[in-house]
Amino acid sequence: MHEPVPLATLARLKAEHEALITRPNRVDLAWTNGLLDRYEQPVLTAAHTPLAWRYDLNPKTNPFMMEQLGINGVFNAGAMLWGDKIVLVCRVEGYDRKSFFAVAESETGIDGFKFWDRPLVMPETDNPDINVYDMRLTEHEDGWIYGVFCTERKDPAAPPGDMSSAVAQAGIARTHDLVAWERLDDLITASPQQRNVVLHPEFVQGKYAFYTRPQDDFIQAGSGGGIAFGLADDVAHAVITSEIVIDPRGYHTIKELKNGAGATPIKTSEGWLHIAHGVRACAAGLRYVLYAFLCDLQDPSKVTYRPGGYLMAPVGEERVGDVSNVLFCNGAVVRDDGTLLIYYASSDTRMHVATTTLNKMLDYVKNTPPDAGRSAASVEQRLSLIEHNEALQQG
Ligand code: M1P
Repeated sequence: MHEPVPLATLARLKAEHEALITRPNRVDLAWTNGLLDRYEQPVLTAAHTPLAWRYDLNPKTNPFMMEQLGINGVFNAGAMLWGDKIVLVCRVEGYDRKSFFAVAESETGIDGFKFWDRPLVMPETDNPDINVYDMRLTEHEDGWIYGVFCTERKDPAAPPGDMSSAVAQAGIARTHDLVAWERLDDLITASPQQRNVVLHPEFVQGKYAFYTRPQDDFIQAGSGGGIAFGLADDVAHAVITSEIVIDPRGYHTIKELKNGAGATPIKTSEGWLHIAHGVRACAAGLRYVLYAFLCDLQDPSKVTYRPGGYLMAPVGEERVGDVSNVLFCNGAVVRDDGTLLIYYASSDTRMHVATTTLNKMLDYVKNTPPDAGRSAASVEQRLSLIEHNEALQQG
């Protein structure tokens, strides 16, 4: 039987990897809605991770040039400007189901993303994390870059034999260079579980402000009513005593089951722009879509505009992956010229970018009617649009 020569396999792997990470990305002209541009290719996939993270590259010790430590997906990335580049701190998940963080950078933010040489080494607390994921990056006015992420551990109250009950909480770490991280205490709130916690970039009433997502259970929000807001005196030992729901879940909406803050809020002339996710249940399982809302500049706990419906839902290959029918965003970047790059993951598998401008997003959040609440009221909204257009034709 013919067996491949390891050096030839290695050369092929290297050539394929180089071709992938230098592949240009173009606007997907087949998809348009006037607000967003989608792109033909994902910006990062498991195959973009360096070969040295997956293969023993020595033909002597890996004569078949087999992948030893496979990567299952690259998704749910925090994002920020990094000099004249854009960096993503990605959730990278191995075949072993453990996630870790890794930084990838690109000049265009659209293509050419390349991982830094090594994954990010996140220090642990006294209670080691079993799984960490979904980092939100916040450049805080206190001068630090914070990473707030989900830390998951086995539920100590799980009955014997229950190997899936978990407790999710918000881990907090800070850095100046994205390489050396100082781990702080996990966030303490009254909620038994937390996920999708985001640190606001500015002090509010002289305190650290967090968007939280209280939940009763690891999967179900339960009595957790939606995206909440709370203040902490000290970020190194952050404790929130009062969590106020500012963006509630709602019956028969895109966020009836749960929702969660996404990208770190973006400061605009008219308020803090949020790109969040909403989840509903259907016969096919859970469906995750992205939606937007705007908060008051002075009081970021006050929502000023709530456009109804979704901003983005999975299309085409985005619909399929490890956890299908999911779009998730925890990072977005604004360039000096007002271009907004929304980094979103599809189906817990790969990272994409969508682009627009801040002006367009503000127009969208201000002029999209809120969820009307019921079919008849929704028809009223549509009739008013149709009548507006009819008047245009008659005039
Ligand atoms: O699998 C979909 C998403 O599920 C969780 O999000 P949420 O807490 O809102 O349900 C997270 O685990 C997220 O990473 C994942 O993409």
